[in-house]
Amino acid sequence: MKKRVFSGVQPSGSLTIGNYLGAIRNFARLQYEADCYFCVVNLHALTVPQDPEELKKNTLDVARLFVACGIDPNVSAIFVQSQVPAHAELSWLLECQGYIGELKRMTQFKDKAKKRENVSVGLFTYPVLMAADILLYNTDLVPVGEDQKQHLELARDLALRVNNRFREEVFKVPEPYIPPKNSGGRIMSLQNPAEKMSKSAENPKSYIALLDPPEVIQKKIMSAVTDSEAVIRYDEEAKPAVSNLMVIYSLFSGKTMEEITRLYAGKGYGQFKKDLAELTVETLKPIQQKVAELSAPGAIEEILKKGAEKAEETAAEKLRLCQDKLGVLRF
Ligand code: ATP
Ligand code: LTN
Repeated sequence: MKKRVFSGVQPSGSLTIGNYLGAIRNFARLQYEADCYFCVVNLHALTVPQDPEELKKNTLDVARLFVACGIDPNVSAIFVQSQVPAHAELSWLLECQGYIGELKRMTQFKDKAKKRENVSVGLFTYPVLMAADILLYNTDLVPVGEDQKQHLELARDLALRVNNRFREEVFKVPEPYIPPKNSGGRIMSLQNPAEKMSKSAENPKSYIALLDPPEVIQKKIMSAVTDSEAVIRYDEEAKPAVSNLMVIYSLFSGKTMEEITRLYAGKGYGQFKKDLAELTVETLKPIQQKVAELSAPGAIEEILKKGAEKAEETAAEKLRLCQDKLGVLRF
């Protein structure tokens, strides 16, 4: 039996190379060995204020980027979370199994809550909706970046709690699939190597969006922070900014850290950044071309409809089972 893979990406802005290297690149790789579901989690994006028209546009753009990054809609189900109401329904059932204490420990919640005056209830319960996404599909593997590790742990805890209560496997207990930091698991901000690159960051110079035009990519990389040593070598502790640029270089070129160090021995950061910018532009070019092709009216909607139909079937069965177990009447 093929393994089941599920992952989600929020349409909370324009996808970055962090999203690509940490998660989406692996989606495309896994699809030929596993039965895959890839979801644009628009309900998660609502946990912080969104402009409604912008959110609709971003939702379709993320789906287009999934396809442009190599996810084949004839192989994997690509769909929008709100098109399968079972996600929100199971989320409520799971909220009633989760504890306030465990949600209060979520570091992403603490970080995001700190940055705003009004914190929505949805931002607090966000990880439970994520658990519902995953558990609805009997998921074995969840490809995500390192920042999602704690959320995944919660999904596992909730699954085990329900299974223990009913002494049977109501939910499959999912495993994380996270690349190591030097392979894209955590791409850092170009302006502050202590923070992860994030598509909803205020300063656009901190990230490279997959749809950024070449001149913008060049400018952002040339103005990325470095250090005063002027030597290109990988040292996460002592040289976090340069090491982050090297990870991006390495993943886009296939070169090892040692090869990169050798290549730039005696050359300053200027040449390295110039080449990295070129490499990034070249890597993103085919993705951007594919997105443009998918912008024909109705093209992506067709793919998403088909994906939602497939997802709905699997999800409805698990939701029914869970409702029955908890005593939620249906007739
Ligand atoms: P937001 O800024 O709105 O919180 P985000 O950029 O963190 O969004 P998500 O939609 O939360 O993006 O994440 C989509 C996927 O990309 C997740 O699997 C997440 O772990 C991964 N990811 C996000 N940022 C990075 C990063 N900087 N490095 C590696 N993976 C990342
Ligand atoms: N919380 C995730 C997005 C997400 C997700 C999921 C990822 C929502 N539901 C299910 C994997 C599986 C994030 O990337 N911030």
